[in-house]
Amino acid sequence: MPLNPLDLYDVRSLLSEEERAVQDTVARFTDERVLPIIGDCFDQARFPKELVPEIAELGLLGSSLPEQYGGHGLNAVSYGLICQELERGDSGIRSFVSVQSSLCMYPIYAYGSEEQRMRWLPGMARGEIIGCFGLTEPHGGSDPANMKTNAKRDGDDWILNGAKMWITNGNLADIAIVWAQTDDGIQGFVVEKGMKGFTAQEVHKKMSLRASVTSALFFDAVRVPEANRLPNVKGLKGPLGCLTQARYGITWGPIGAAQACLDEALKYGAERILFGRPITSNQAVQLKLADMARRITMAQLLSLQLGRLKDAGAMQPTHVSLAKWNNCRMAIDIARETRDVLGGAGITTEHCAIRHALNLESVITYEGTETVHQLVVGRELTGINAF
Ligand code: TGC
Ligand code: FAD
Repeated sequence: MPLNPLDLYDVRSLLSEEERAVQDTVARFTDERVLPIIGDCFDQARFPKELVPEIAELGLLGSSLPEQYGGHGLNAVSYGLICQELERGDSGIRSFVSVQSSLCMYPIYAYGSEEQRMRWLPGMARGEIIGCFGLTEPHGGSDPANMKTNAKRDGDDWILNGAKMWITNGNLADIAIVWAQTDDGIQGFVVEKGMKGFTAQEVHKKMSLRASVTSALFFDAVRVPEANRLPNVKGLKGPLGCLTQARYGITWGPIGAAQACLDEALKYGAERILFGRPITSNQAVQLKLADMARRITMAQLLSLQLGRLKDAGAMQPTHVSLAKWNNCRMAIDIARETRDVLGGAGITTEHCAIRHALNLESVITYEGTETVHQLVVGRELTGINAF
């Protein structure tokens, strides 16, 4: 039996029937609904918002949450496979789902009151309420402890002042989960579109994640009711806890992008005849392809074990950092190598390699830069904080 080049070690055989069904459903959505339009969306810098109802209908928003909040109680591996198959289409589509599920629905579920859960989560699962997550600030995202955005108590309300930068879904969002300094440490607030003094401004001229909305958020004395404060967490561990959920999914996403690129390199290389034979006959090209398959296989096994640890309640932030670092680096290298195998054809969005390579410049930076994750692992190994 010939091996599957995109799954050389048959990692799929390690999945449960339910996990395989989830993967197949999302793979079909990506093939039929995302791939036919995504090159044009990227060219036009357009997020395909028309896909949101279908994404919701498939149950991909908050899929791990309990059913009473609109979720499906899926396990961590299934959530990872959702991210992998969506990012095989485009990192922007996976970003939309990551932000909605892990960065917005998760904190309302984990840190919110029962009233807040019932108020927002079912509508978010249906895709009727879109969220964004405001942690990063213009003066430096790697060090969120140095947060300037602040909230001061005023009677039954809070007065919010500050700015957030590089916020995915910012201009699409109906609600923003905003982290702010208070007299009692960092706290999370649900800021609603239309609250006086809250504005979003889209970031233009992006060469990466063009099929995704990225914005700056501004808070000018926004009056936020106490009922919109997330009551069950204080301190930096609140937003960092959300990042652990999202980063976990991001370890899987780039595997999909890398698989799409390897597939493209194999097909294009087999048909490109130079010096009288397909370029895949050359040792130099085969070395590249073999290295891509090797690195994809290692990333698949790493994320699967990470997912099994998460489902067993044994996953730690250091595990996530190592996998986010490894898998983003793997995918960006493979996307760039594929671009090279395609020669000049690799520079247009007729093919996926350049789009994935450019997208992965964001993916390797957001949710903690590569350096941040390397230093998290270094801190674990040495016990010394090098930040
Ligand atoms: P540090 O002293 O290490 O920790 C402060 C408190 O937080 C706890 N903690 C965590 N909890 C959960 N998950 C984690 N990953 C955690 N890391 C730390 C920690 O135990 C402590 O708790 P406690 O109870 O003792 O107070 O904090 P530090 O200031 O030294 O920072 C460490 C560092 C640099 C790793 C952290 O600041 C960091 O991760 N920086 C990177 C920031 C980042 O990733 N921003 C992402 C913004 S969101 C985004 O990019 C969305 S893109 C989405 C998309 O489009 O897909
Ligand atoms: P900086 O923190 O200024 O880092 C600059 C450089 O310094 C990096 O190379 C970094 O690795 C390096 N560096 C930093 N500290 C150290 C150190 N101690 N030692 C050595 N090197 C160091 N944020 C949100 O809150 N919500 C979102 O939805 C969101 N979406 C995003 C979408 C996109 C497309 C992008 C590009 C970003 C998004 N971000 C979001 C922000 C993202 O998380 C930040 O860009 C990221 O955390 C890095 O912050 P920064 O850009 O300010 O870079």
